[in-house]
Amino acid sequence: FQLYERASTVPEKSYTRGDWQKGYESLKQEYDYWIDDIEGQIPSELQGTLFRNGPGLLDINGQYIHHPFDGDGMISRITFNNGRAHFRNRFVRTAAYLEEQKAGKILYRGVFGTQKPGGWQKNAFDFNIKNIANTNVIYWGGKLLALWEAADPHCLDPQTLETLGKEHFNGVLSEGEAFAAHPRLDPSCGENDGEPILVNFSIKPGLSTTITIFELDSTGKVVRKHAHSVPGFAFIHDFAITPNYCIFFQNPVAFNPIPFALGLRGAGECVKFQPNQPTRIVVIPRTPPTKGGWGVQILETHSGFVFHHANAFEVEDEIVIDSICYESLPEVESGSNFRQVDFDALKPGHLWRFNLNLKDKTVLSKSIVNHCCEFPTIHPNNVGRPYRYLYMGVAHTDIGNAPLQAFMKVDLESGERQIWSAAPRGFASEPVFVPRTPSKGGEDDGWVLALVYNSEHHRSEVVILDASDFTKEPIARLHLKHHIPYGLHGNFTSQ
Ligand code: 3ON
Ligand code: FE
Repeated sequence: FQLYERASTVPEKSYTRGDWQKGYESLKQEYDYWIDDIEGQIPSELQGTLFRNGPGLLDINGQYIHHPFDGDGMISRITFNNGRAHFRNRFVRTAAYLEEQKAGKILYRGVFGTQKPGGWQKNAFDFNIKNIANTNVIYWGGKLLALWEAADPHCLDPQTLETLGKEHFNGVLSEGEAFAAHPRLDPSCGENDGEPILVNFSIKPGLSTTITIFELDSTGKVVRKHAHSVPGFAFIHDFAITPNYCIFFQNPVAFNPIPFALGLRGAGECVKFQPNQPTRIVVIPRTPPTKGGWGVQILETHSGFVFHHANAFEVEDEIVIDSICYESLPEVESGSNFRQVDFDALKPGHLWRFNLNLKDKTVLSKSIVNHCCEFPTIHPNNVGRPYRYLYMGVAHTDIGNAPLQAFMKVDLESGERQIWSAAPRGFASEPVFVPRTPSKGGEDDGWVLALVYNSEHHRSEVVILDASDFTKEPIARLHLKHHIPYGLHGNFTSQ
């Protein structure tokens, strides 16, 4: 059982690896309290609930998991009510979570390299991967859904966060069938009288890959579902939508299942980046065409790896899409410990804009933000539409790769950037934009909410930034009684 490193003092760095590492300690306790340690003031117009998901356990009873993406999903719920805020967290009671907690040891392999103890002999030919429900959480159609892209969603009670069971949308999904962790909310769907629609997908990889698209109306009913096959293996984590299209980046990767089958590596560690092959961009119409085939288009651009897209929109014959691109998919060494990661040895993600010309099938790409970044987010009304402002987690400085410690607001029209940083002891996460209601009009009229891990006190805080001005100090900082391990995604609901 390894101890955390002492914080080393490298003067030119905005963080120490020792501080960063502590944010990956498990949070075992489940809390339920009104937040009373507050700097500043919670705006009284901020009403609703922020749900967050992410790995809550980085060990099972002292046995380390191999990678944070293998950690059991834990939901945090911060409810804002008349200037006060309430916190609650609960683990998703997946079948595997309950079994492992009861047994007090790792019983399942994880996609990112967690193995059952006992070496490869104990793991070989075990294809039974646990559904850890750890990637996203969204309230839609009266249901709170915890999502993990390789299997079915879990449905939770939005008040108590109690796990109610797996969600199959009235039989639309079958047991174990995937439903991705990156739904997009179309604020106004033409096919459904301008009503909001949730669009999501699933990936079934193989020698060719099946991409299935789901559209759910605001009652949670699946109103459209269609599947398409594209050539080659694909690892697709996120997508983007416009009023007429779904856009997927099929980054150049190959899958060699043998080390996984032999119990040597997790399935996700068998995905190998192919630097000399292009990225394929798959454009699928959202509604069936009146005649002929579906008209799925595949365009090509340079090699790279994209986890997350910021947004996409249509302009005449073009689709514009903004995405966070890496030069390659970092490979997790099977013997390595993610806590010892050398940030400087990895390439940062940068924000790029791609112009897809659907007429002549060409792609133009240009770099927009050359600053290590992740987790882009925008005003919900602009999803799929032209937009001006983007918010994301960034490193403290614009040089090289480093943990996220700050938040950036980008004005895509003027090119202006504003940063609020929690460095040197604070570490950032995915920001969420919450519009002010009623709105005074501007696209940036609202707040950006995010969890920040404060390594000085080993506690996390909810930071409320004024979205119209990141150069100001936060409007409020809500200090929690404990830390929350670095998470993945979440959503705000005003309901
Ligand atoms: O592609 C195949 C199909 C598939 C669905 C093979 C496969 C085994 C790789 C697979 C499974 C994929 C899974 C389970 C992916 C899960 C991803 C996950 C839990 C998180 C991804 C997070 C991405 C990013 C960019 C996180 C960044 C985090 C930070 C900057 C640090 O806070
Ligand atoms: Fe994601």
